[in-house]
Amino acid sequence: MPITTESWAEQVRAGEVRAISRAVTAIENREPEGEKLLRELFPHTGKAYRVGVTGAPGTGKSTLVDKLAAHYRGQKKTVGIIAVDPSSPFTGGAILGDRVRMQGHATDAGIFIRSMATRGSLGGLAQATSDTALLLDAAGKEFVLVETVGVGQGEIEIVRLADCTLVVLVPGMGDDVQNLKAGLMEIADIFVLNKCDREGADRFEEQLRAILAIAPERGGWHPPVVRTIATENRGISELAREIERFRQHTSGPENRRAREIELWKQRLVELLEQRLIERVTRAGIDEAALASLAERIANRETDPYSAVNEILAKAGIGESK
Ligand SMILES: Nc1nc2c(ncn2[C@@H]2O[C@H](COP(=O)(O)OP(=O)(O)O)[C@@H](O)[C@H]2O)c(=O)[nH]1
Ligand SMILES: [Mg+2]
Repeated sequence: MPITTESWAEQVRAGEVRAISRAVTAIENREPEGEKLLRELFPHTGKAYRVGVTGAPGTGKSTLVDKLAAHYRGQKKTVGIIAVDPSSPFTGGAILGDRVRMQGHATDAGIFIRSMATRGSLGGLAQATSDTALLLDAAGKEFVLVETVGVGQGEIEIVRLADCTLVVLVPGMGDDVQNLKAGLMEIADIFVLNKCDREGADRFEEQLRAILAIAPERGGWHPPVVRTIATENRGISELAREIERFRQHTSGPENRRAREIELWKQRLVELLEQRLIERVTRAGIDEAALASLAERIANRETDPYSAVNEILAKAGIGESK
């Protein structure tokens, strides 16, 4: 028997794992029920602290997230984990590895873990991640940890939803600090120097600190560098302490509100784009129709501006000229 949105929302808020799992699936598949549920839940969100964890593949993000989650569970805090890996499908090796590693928590009801994979565009993934974070927030998770591979713009978008962003780096691998992606440097609230059991950690940290010393501070915050050995659970409480320090630093109502407004401004534009595309698609403008329009443009039979107006008019949106 299908349940009502209200009772589903109730179950999610009570933290019922199966209700939450079903909701994540609905969100991922963009089922209308998923959106209805989110509308019902939205008033109960805004309480979770979202920590984004990004960095190159293999830097130890999953291991760190695992240990950080265990640390929070040790303090009786509830935790939600979203592992985003655009490159791996659900059955991919990395995610499977994550699952196996995280099985230590499998019987703990205070933690909810979900891997997400792309079903289409990265933009869609960013949205599904953001919605899942909201869901876990409504489900009462005090911390929501979002792991993502920090390589492209899309992933950085995913991290932007976080209240605090950790950028994970490792010494060695020939990656000089100079070569770090500028984007990664800018989004870091905290740098995690993981695999400090490796050679070259001191030199790498020195270089990093030298660069950070001349980097402009943001809102009175200098991103600290925390050394960890995730596999040995070392540096994790220091990391949690720095996250808490950042949280205190940014907890002023004005600061938090400004971040929220900025986030929703972006999300609104994304939603708008998505809705527009949906309406256009529903009006029968599919891949083939677009292709034939593109061909006409390329042939100079029409121009792109008229073509767009034509599309909008067909979808009943634009003023038809
Ligand atoms: N030596 C060492 N290995 C680590 C450390 N942290 C993680 N690893 C290993 O690095 C590999 C990749 O870790 P994983 O957490 O999957 O990285 P991710 O791809 O960033 O999520 C695994 O084999 C981990 O056991 C560390 O601090 N030191
Ligand atoms: Mg991982």
